[in-house]
Amino acid sequence: MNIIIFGPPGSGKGTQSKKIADEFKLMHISTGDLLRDEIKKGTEIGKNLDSMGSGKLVGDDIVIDLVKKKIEENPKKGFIFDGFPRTVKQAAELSKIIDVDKVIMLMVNDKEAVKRILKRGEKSERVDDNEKVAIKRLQEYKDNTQPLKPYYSLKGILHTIDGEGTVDEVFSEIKKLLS
Ligand code: B4P
Repeated sequence: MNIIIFGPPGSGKGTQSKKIADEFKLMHISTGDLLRDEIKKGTEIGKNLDSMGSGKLVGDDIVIDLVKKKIEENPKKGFIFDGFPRTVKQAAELSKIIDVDKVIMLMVNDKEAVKRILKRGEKSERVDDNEKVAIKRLQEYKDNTQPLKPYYSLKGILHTIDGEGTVDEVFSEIKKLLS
């Protein structure tokens, strides 16, 4: 089984993906984590990821290459893709290498999304967890990622989940959908 989860920043994608991976024995691929890892290791890719700190999306080709590599390293696995694809181009590339069974769109309103990001920002070391960058990330989501809604809806695999409940409430809805 291959699942995609997308939604605005702060919608709980990372939080729910970890639970989905555990419950359904899927491999969790978070492009946010992959990119932060490149920065931490100081790789050639990582040295060119300054745009992340300003809330902009990273270039499609970089992200697609990282995901392809992960899939190739784990050919027999089912995957939960967390925060990937984030553009229609990424979605089209993914469709060439893997069949996606279900796409979950997590819905939260802007106010709640920013509130959650600022709360995490009190403790995390993420340079993008502040109000100015959170607003930019939300705009990037609206401009580049929301078009995935009609893209996957036309394929008949889009499922919308309300992300505004507690972590357990949201997961319970996801479990019903995937079981
Ligand atoms: P991500 O790492 O994906 O960051 P995110 O959108 O904020 O999601 P995250 O998973 O971290 O947060 P979550 O909503 O779970 O991306 C970071 C950056 O990387 C992007 O801005 C972009 O620059 C780049 N990038 C990543 N993928 C890319 C791609 N495919 N193409 C181009 N660029 C890409 O949770 C947020 C907070 O809410 C947490 O603190 C959590 O504890 C809390 N929370 C979760 N569920 C909750 C609930 N139900 N109630 C209350 N709080 C909750």
